[in-house]
Amino acid sequence: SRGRFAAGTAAALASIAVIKAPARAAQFAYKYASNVSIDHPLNVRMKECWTAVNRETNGALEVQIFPNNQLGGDTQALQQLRSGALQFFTLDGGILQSVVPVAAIQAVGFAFSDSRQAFGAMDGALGDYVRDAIRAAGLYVHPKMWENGMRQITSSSKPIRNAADLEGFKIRTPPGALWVDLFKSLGAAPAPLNFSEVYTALQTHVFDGQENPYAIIDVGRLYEVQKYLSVTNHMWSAFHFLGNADAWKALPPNVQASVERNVAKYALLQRRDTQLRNESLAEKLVRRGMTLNRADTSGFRTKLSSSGFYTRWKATFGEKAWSLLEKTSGKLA
Ligand code: X2X
Repeated sequence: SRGRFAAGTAAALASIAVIKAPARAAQFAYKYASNVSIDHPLNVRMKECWTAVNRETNGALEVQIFPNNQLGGDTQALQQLRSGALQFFTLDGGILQSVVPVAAIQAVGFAFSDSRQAFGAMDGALGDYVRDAIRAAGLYVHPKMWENGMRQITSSSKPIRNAADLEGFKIRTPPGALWVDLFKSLGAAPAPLNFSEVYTALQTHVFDGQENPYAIIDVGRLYEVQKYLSVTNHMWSAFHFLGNADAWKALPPNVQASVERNVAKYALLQRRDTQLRNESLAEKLVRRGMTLNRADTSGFRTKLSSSGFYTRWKATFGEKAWSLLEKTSGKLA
């Protein structure tokens, strides 16, 4: 099956991605995991980042990259990060929600109209608030998030032109309560699933559709199993750079400083790479056979309001976090 092929390819690519051991044995041999394939800008830049850290620290820290959910789906990898079996991990705030509830605030529907606006909030006071909660939950978090992008809906059965087309639509969401609630509020039939299982689930028609930024539709080859690409920009998505707190504390100050400096540097490069891809990929996906339409999302917003989506999540996240969000988004609830 294709799933098996993908896993084999990922394993082969990952062994190429292993950073060459320096002459001196590394003092710290850590693992970094992500849910995207090695050719996504997240891993391309992460590889450069760890190479730079290794060089700067004279080989003291060597980080092996595990792309494509090689160590398990996001839910499992988060478990491994918390237990210390995994040292570094990038994870969407909407999935981190199971451990840090307020982390899903980045994913509120139609709060951000583009990535620039979203990063303005998450590099600033809203992000600081979320990162305090992540630290309080016992994890290391870097101040700079890594880009995923504005999310669009794909489907094998029909284009999504407006809110009515979502009625009863079987859609996969990432494993996060806000995601599921958002699509329930829109009248769809959502179910959560780790990204590692999405291709096969779409291929076997367990779901009619899913939603992701262009770059993920591309590197995940979702165009092979999805016909329609409906531009909705319904939500923004980005990854926190997380670490196991004990593994982080074990690193000497000069190594920590090198990680912090390089993660900041390469996160900014990765944002630019990913944004360029997201801006230019629509045409390529159409050439690959997808049919593109721009959805009328005015009805989406009306439904989210009338179903109580915004008031529910305001109550969950709290007044303080919500007011920080609304400073950027304008009044939502
Ligand atoms: O699981 C997804 O759809 C992905 C890759 O976009 C996230 O990490 C949220």
